Amino acid sequence: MRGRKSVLGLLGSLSLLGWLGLAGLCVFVPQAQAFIVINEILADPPAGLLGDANADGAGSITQDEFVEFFNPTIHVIDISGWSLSDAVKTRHIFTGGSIFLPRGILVVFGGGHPQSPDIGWFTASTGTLGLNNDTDIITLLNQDGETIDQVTYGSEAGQDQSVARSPEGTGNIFVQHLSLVNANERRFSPGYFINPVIVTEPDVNDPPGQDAQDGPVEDNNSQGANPNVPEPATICYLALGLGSMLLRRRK
Ligand SMILES: [Ca+2]
Ligand SMILES: [Ca+2]
Ligand SMILES: [Ca+2]
Repeated sequence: MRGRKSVLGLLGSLSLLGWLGLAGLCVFVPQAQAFIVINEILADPPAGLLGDANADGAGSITQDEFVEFFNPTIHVIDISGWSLSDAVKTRHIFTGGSIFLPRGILVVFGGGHPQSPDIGWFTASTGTLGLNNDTDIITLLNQDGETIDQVTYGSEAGQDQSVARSPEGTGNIFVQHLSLVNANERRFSPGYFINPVIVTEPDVNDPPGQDAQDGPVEDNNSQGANPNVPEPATICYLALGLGSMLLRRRK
């Protein structure tokens, strides 16, 4: 299942991944060429409504699990046939026509009935994400089964909050969500960034994954910024006639 606005994103290129396992606060990510990145993982939703990440009015330790992805590029990326897996098996396959907008954010929830009209979301096509709370390996694969991004986490993810890339969208380490600057006690943020994201503006003529680094630009797909402010990514949406999408959920 996917949300009406969930199907799209664009552009792509570049990315990160590092690794680390610092004092139980970091997850390591060994992928240097990813152009779609795993940005946030909620493996252990807090009990009750506090953990209602998909905003469907019910707290669920399985349905409210989620994995958030970010497209840091200025390319529209067709992710049809791509898949999300944990250490055990494939948990979600993106359906045909799934397009990732530039600088867009997509979320795959474990299940339920997400009520998040302003974000792009899917529910796991297999019915669950099955994310272990103590340790797991989350992998995004393309249609050819090639790894686009992979994140390994440990017990730091089992603390009633998500783990997120730091800095959001571009960092090489993952930290507990409450430790993000400006988290203000928010334990997760599916579909949006808490802080403005600085990404490198790729050369529009470069293919995904081979973008030139022309200097940082502030991404407007972050909470507090107007997602409708035109930037290369937005212009691209219009050009393609793809319409709205991926606005971040505001809280
Ligand atoms: Ca779990
Ligand atoms: Ca829920
Ligand atoms: Ca987030």
